[in-house]
Amino acid sequence: MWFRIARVASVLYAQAMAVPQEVIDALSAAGRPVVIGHINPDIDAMGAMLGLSRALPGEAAVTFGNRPLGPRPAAMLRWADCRPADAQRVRQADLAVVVDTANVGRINVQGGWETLADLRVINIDHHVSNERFGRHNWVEPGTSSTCELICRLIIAAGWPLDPTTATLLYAGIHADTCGFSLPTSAEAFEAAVALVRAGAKPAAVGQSLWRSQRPQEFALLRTVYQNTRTTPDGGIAYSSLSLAEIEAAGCTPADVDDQVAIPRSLAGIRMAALLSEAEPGVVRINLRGEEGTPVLPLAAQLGGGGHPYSAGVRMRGPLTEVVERFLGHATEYLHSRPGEHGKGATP
Ligand SMILES: [Mn+2]
Repeated sequence: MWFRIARVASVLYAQAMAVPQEVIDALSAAGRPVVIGHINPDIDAMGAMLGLSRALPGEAAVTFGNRPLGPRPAAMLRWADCRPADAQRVRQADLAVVVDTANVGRINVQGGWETLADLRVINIDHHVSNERFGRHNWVEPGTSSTCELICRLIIAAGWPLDPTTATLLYAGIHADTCGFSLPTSAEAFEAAVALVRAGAKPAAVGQSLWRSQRPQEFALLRTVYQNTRTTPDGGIAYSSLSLAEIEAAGCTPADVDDQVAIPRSLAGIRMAALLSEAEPGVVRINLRGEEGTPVLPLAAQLGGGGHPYSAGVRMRGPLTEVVERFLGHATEYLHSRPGEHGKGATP
């Protein structure tokens, strides 16, 4: 009986682990592939780009658009000892792999999607809103992270998985599961185990990505705490950062990323938001939903995208006005979904 259950479980696991053969074949055949991620790359996008480029059999290059990288993505570039490719190298590529990117508007290459017009594009992603823009599309919305997919790909293809590659991929899984504290599948843990066995260093990831605030970032957190409010019914916790406050802390808009974790840490809320001025008149909104309250429908309704419980959107207008407008939409959205509950679910 137990043997049978174990066998059924391993069959299910093998199915979940399937990697499309055409993706392995196309990547194996490429001599000069270029690996691309999304605008404002996060840790998952960086880990997937850098990890994949290190493992590919061809002469792979990674490229970014011309916006500056945040401090943690920049640190990952140093771990990988990677020098991003220039526009000329991108033109010489014989294949493009786009990772962790839901739509062509988010593709982070100088010149945008048109630059890739003559290339075969492979699209590897876990966003539910992925628009399947590639020649081959390997999109698994149920997966923790794109790094989990890349881990499976490297193992299935038999490409080298050295300790640095493993650490980069582990970082992406760790980041997208919020340190394995969000709903996390057995497959994500399996991938993490495989990566640690291959030499990934969890403590180095924890130290350099989570316990490494520069004084400026710490000052920014102080402002996020100070500005945190909840709506009268307690459903939404939100904070805001004006450009002046970001600069007063010694930071730039590129440093605004996961600070939405602060309003999110309040007990009993259903949704958390961080509204920050990305540039004068443009407000970036990072949204998080607690289990039971997805935020993707709200983000999509306002013109944004992302994952069911982690999404984002940009709105135009002065910050204080956007905060009011956003709260109006968000409150209405929560009222339209009265059956859902926020935190407090018993394990
Ligand atoms: Mn991701």
